[in-house]
Amino acid sequence: MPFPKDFIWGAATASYQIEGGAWEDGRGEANWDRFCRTEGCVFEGHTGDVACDHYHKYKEDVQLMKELGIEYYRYSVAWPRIFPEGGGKLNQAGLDFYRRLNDELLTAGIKPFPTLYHWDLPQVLEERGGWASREIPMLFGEYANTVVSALSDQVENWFTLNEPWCTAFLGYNTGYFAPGRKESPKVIAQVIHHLLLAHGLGVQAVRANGAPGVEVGIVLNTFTFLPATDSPEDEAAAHARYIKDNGWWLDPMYKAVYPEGTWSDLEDARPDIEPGDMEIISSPTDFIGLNIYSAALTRADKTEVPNDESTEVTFMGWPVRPKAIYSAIERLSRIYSPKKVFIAENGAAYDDKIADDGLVHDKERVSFLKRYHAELERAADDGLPIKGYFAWSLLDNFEWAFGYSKRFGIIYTDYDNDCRRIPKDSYYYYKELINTCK
Ligand code: GCO
Repeated sequence: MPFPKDFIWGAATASYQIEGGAWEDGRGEANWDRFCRTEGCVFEGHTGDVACDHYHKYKEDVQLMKELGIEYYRYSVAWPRIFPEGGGKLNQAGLDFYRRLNDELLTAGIKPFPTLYHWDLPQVLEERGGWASREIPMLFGEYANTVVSALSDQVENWFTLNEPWCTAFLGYNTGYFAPGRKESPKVIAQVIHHLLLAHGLGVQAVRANGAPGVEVGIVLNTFTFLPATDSPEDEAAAHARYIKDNGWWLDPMYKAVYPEGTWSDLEDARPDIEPGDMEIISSPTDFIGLNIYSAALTRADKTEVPNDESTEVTFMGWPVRPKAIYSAIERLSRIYSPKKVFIAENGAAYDDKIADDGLVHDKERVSFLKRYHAELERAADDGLPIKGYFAWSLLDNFEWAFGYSKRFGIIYTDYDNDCRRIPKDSYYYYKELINTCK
């Protein structure tokens, strides 16, 4: 294994997807609580009320992580637990939950790597305009200051936002995700700008309130394009598509400008940008996290090759394309030269079942992971700045609009039996990989 000895192995989850305890200890309503209760929005009306019951089972989960051998755990902090009203009065009990979790992790020799925002916005803030309102990034900055300073003795690494593209487009354009709004291009452009501003304020909050040496970055779902053939024309088209689709997020952060043509993609709807915003957005980061699942095959004319029966897909219908992981790291590094890259999520959904022997033999997931890990290894071997990897996900969990119908875990969650955990074959495969690399 050519992975460097200090390569970080981890697993990832997100608050709304696993915690449950939705109405306990003063937690406020989240946008997703409301969305789940809106007719027709989430598969069979599933909610995050109980989820994996991690809020109560976190000690057991940390033991499973310890047994797995991960060194870092990526989770997210639920804003509505900390500020049930979005801002103003702090809910100490909410903060205490994350302190207890971090204590448990640190005792087990695992470092917490939290994300400040993985899509659960206090519902009161949605009612004040949500991400279309400039008040939200400002309140996010205050929330970030509070959380980072309260956990500064426990946390050395922070992610600001997770996949702001999903918030902007699935939340405010298609309406597939909370808050389910279908807005005009002008509003969507404003949402994008506010999310980027929140990221920048999050970076500043970490610098101002974290312990010396604390590090920070964002997590993006950069779109990955692979050339359909070996031809240089297909490769040039794939690279051009990468720049066009990802520059919206990456240029403001790395170059303090929106790329040419960004707003024309949104019918020339420019957001309102205040003086100083681009400086905030481009506050220097220490690393970037990429969530990689699949890729599109691109032809010279920049169109994508449609999937057919021969395309291997996961239970989400996403094509299995292991080269996505190498390509995502390579293109990003070539264009933006980040200091460090993490794969912040990678994994797959399959239709897992408990077998007669009581175990879960998820051989498709093991095969998926092996192939993606080979490409990760190739990236490390080629000297790309890849420093770590987080498996998505530690546990089967609430897969947003799909509810509990899609299982991404390396640990099975038996929802019918008090959310009992059953490590899958992929858990043991990953354990072995980590062990070999140490
Ligand atoms: C995302 C989120 C995760 C998802 C995972 C599988 O990438 O959409 O970060 O919360 O559950 O990616 O879809």
